[in-house]
Amino acid sequence: MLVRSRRAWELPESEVTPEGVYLRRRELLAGLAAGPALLAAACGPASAVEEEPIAPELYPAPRNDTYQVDRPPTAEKDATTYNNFYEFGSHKQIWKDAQALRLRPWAVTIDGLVEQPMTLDAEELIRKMPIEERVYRLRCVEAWSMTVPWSGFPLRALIDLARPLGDAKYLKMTTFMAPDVAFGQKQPWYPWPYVEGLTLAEARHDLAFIATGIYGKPLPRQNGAPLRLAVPWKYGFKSIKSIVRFELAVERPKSFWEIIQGGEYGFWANVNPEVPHPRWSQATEKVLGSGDVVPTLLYNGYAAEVASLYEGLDGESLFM
Ligand SMILES: Nc1nc2c(c(=O)[nH]1)N[C@H]1C(S)=C(S)[C@@H](COP(=O)(O)O)O[C@H]1N2
Ligand SMILES: [Mo]
Repeated sequence: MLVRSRRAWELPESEVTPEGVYLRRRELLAGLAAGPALLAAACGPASAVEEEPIAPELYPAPRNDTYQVDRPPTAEKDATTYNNFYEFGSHKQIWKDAQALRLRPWAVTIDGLVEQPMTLDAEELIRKMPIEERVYRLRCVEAWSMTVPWSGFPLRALIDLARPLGDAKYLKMTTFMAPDVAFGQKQPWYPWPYVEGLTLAEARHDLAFIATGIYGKPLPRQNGAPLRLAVPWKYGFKSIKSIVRFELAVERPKSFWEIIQGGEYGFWANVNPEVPHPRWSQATEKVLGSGDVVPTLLYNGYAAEVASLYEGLDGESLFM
């Protein structure tokens, strides 16, 4: 058990036999043995695919040319079929399993230290927001990267709806909990639900974006529908998917990966090629969909925009 749970923590999963694959294969075999009834049940969630997409009339959204990347965009197929989304398993091929996620109804709560706590329907919220397209880099802590055209809106616009109180210092974000369809959430050695956090200054930064679409279309489930964070100067695990709650707080939240393995995945997690992960170098990255290995950039190429957020924080582990 101990060995197994230690393996489940380890990134990159490519270094070990992905436990998720093993477990699902066993479930599948059990299902086949049990006959048609179970197979029918296993096919049940596929009906979720027939749900209307969320606010499809908003896409493609107008491009904001302030946010461009000097690399070609990753092929849509690669970005939508090679994913990290542990709620659906710890391997990269979760995109099919993720289709079981139901997007309606989807309540989003903004609460904690705010003047006006609120719960809104995701589609209603998204339709209130100024949707635009931005091309961002995404750098996974496992040393691979993508370039993605997201559609969405500044995180600041969402926070401002609820009007944070003066003593709020952090934003805590939480992913859905639905172990009936997200089988990864049945693995009790993970601290579900997935949680991430930012300082309020980070959350209000121009680059902090809530993505609701990708490649000029509504966001697919495997990429974190109906809404997920995109903070491109940080390692990918900070960009939490399928968010249900935004909570303003005085205390720094403990994030999912920090609880699992705080010595390897910290709160700040800013990209820095000179600070290795304890088990591998961060100096270079594999460009997803190409054979290229390229140098990693400080703050993933966004140093000019974000470095000032970290002035006076020298005592903190900013790059882990
Ligand atoms: N809820 C949730 N959010 C998550 C993850 C996850 O497992 N669960 N994985 C993270 C990691 S490690 C990465 S690299 C990105 C991947 O986003 P993508 O699949 O859209 O490329 O999502 C992040 N957000
Ligand atoms: Mo990642």
